[in-house]
Amino acid sequence: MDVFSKNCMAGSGSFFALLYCLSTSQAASISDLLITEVMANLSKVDDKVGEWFELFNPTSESINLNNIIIKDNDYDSHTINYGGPLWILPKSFFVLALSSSIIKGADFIVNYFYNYKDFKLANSGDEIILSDTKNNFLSLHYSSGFVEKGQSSELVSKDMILTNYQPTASVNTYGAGNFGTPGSSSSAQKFLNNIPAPSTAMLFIFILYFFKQLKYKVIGF
Ligand SMILES: [Ca+2]
Ligand SMILES: [Ca+2]
Ligand SMILES: [Ca+2]
Repeated sequence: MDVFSKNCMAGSGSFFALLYCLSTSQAASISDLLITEVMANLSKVDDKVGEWFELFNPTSESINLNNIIIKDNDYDSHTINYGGPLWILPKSFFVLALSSSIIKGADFIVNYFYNYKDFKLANSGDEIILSDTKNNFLSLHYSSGFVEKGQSSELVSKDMILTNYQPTASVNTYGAGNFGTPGSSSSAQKFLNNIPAPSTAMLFIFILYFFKQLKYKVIGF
């Protein structure tokens, strides 16, 4: 462990060590993202041309998806090769969808296209995993009960566990008549506006530390 990391853990580092800690420890990462919606089983178009899933960035920092692998626990694997940074902006949704004329002609914005031969969303049970070549950062393992034909499953509470997903209400029609809210929240997802940004908390700690140090210096002189 380097000296800065030791100081971070001990809480007794110098002002500049703390700055270093904050700059390195608070950076938002893929694991901070949420898989907010999954459209695995379509009723109006074929799954092979209509599947998509949606991410949400609850942090106050942009997160780069370039070079991230989307995969499952079997054979699906697709490396995002955007040719440069592919940002998911703070407090924003990000839709990854099949590259098809159906999707491209639909009434929602797709932020990244992938191919069905690389990545499929099974209707019985499957996984959506975001990883690099060594580590998994974000994963959703769903079973058959998760999937409703013609309706996406959307996250309605902040923890990414299966019981917090529910079929999208039928008032949320898009495209050819399936139910989903690709690229936006639904009325059931109000929690998305209330997730505290990690960096804000860290900024508060920083301010406390700054004034503490300032107080010592004033008293000392
Ligand atoms: Ca499917
Ligand atoms: Ca799959
Ligand atoms: Ca949505």
